[in-house]
Amino acid sequence: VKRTPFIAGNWKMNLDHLQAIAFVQKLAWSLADAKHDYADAEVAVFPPFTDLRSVQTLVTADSLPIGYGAQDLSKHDSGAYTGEISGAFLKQLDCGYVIIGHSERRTLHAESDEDVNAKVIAAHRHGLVPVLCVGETAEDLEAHGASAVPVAQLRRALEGVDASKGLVVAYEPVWAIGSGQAATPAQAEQVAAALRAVLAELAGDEVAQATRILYGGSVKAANIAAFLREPNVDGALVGGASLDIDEFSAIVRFKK
Ligand code: G2H
Repeated sequence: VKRTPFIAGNWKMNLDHLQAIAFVQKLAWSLADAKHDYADAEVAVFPPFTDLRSVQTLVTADSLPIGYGAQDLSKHDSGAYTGEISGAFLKQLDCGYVIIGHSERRTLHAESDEDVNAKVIAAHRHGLVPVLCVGETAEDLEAHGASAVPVAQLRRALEGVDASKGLVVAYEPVWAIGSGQAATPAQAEQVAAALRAVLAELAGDEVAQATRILYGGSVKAANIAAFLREPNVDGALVGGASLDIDEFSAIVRFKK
């Protein structure tokens, strides 16, 4: 099965809407430039909620080959949930994707596996593709090895979920996030293969083979190609390096 590589830029709480417009415009030029020389990856950015309308307007007006999505959504559809954003609103802005269960949400906002599961179901209810993040802490790694916690998180996130409705999985070891110390490609491959095996068990081989599994954690232009050479790593969720247009352009134009 050939899976289209997916390069996703998670801006976290960075870039206001004017900066977002400038960034997306430059990214589009860079992609147009790269058309014939580089691998054909799908590229998407994940701006703060307040930038999404601007990004949508720009992408739609110029038919840019750039996808976008939100960094989170509510598990509820509407109602008295002050500060929350419904998947219905994201769908109205034509978001294709939504990040769910990022470790910063799990640790800084106490999101449980149960919340993550409810959010995956909410995303599907609104026709959004979840970019479901899983990953182990340094302590988990030492106590249980690399795969145990991500595999358990994946199982719990997918309870009652029909993965054939669309799913991207991002393996992000917590110790590699924003630390400058990425996992090795071999480590990422080992966990990605374990995650794919679980997908096969839960959703069947066809869905498992079609689902893209990304690596995230200190990805940059200098290491992207090595990750993408691994058979089970289908792209990257990029944080810090997705904020610098030159660096992110170099990442999306990775050489095969
Ligand atoms: C992990 C990643 C993006 P960074 O959080 O999701 O961030 O590339 O800065 O490690």
